[in-house]
Amino acid sequence: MEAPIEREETDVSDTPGTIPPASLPEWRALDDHRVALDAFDLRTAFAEDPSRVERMSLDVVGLHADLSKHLATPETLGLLVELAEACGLRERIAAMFSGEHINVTEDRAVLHVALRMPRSTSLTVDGVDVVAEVHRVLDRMGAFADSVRSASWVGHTGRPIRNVVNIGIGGSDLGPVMAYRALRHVSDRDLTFRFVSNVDGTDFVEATRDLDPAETLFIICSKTFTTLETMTNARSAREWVVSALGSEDAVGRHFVAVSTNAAGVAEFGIDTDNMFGFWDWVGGRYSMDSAIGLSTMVAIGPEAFADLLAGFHAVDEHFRTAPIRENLPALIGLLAVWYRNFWGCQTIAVLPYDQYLERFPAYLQQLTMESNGKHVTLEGAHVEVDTGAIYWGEPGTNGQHSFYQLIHQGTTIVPVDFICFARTPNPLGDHHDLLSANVFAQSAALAFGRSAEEVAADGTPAARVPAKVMEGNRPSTTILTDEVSPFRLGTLVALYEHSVFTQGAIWGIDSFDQWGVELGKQLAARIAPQLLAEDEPELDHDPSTNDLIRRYRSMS
Ligand code: G6Q
Repeated sequence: MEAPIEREETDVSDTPGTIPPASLPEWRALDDHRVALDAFDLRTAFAEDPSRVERMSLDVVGLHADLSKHLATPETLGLLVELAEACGLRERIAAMFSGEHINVTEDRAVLHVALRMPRSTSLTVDGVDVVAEVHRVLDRMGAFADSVRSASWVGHTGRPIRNVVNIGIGGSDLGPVMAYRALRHVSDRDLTFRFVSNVDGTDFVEATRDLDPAETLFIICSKTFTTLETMTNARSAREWVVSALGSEDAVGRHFVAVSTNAAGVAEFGIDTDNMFGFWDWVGGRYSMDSAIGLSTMVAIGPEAFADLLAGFHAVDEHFRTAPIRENLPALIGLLAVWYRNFWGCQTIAVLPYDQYLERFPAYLQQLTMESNGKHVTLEGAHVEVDTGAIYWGEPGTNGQHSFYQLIHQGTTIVPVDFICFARTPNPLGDHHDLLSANVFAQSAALAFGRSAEEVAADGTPAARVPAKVMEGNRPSTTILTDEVSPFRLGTLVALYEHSVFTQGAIWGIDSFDQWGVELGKQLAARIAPQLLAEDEPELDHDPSTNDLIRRYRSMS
């Protein structure tokens, strides 16, 4: 049994994290160090330090991380750790885990880590044991998931549920769809899962065209239960069910909700007994392990969902307790800062070598870019340094035959995270070894390249040599681990969550708000009635927007 975690009160306003990072001596030391690495060469670095791999690798809860192919030395990591200490990373971690309102612009705690704390632990925030609340919801989700999986939950006409459609968007979609795709090998294959997010009617129509409404259950996922896309899709789903089954009563057997807004759920017509709640301290993009993961739990079952949570928790505990120099999420986050701020890199590619992780890069895009795409500090001042990089990627080996060219020979450095697995759930001839050979080959080719002499030695005519030279010194992390499983997926997501946290702590920004998405929503709410109006509406937007609206109306 794990003991309750001792949580110290930390006054965030007093932490060193509020000092602009570029004014810290530790930042300037990194500036100087970066200049000293101008002529850094990975071939030379490996030749000069036979222990480089050992000194720059970590093993954390089954994740082996090889950081040796970075444009960095053990000294770099030491300087980055000093920066993290100076920016108050340790204090920020303690503040998050103790439930302080570190999401300052929304005045909220940030406690997704509580979603995966074991039942035997407790965490009291504002007088409430949030771990007990989390497990109450998990138990209800488990009973519901079992009832669908065992066909004891039946539809309005008495037929068992065979199709589950998750309706949600952003954080209420990307986690569920990514997790379902990642874990479908351990899912109940008798059930069909679909995910509808876009307000484009095509998404709903294509997702449901071959489904029988009598056998279809909708999970409406929306923290606020007001999101335009989700509510529009939910209303269409309701019409689809009611018109096919001929009764409003069908809603009760074909709709459940995941939300923090009980009143909104009731108003929509879903019995709040069929609602699974969560809390304002769970951000949308940090919610796949809350009730937002209900579709995941129905797919893989409550026990496997508990394994997923255990994977998250194992990395949470590592992040919370390990010294920064041995702290994998912290080091990955610090390397992201290293490239963003000291090498001017604008993007990071995440390239998983496992087809099950096909949506993992898309999931990470939201996690990283919505969290750290910020231009003001916690105090509201304009940041003095660049913040969040653009994250992108595709599963290997597909990308090798398209965009890898730019990573190898383009004029910009793209740090890469390779994620690869020793085993596959689908052994098929020599497929897996060929897949793995490719990932190892890519990281080596990026790091060490191919010199003009090596190219010429192949007999390449002198005029053709430059085009074939690979400069090398293209940095990458390689994460090698066992196999895609619920536990492993939890560790990987938590790894990136805490890397994001680390970056935000260095930059002194709020990684947990998302005001940037609000303005577009407000404008769309103004424009929608103008597109729907019978009579020509008065338009008071900018000339370009007015013109587009008029043209659209005349064309549609
Ligand atoms: C995530 C964002 C955003 C949110 C969606 C859906 O961190 O806040 O992606 O998840 O806008 O919001 P609802 O769950 O409230 O519908």
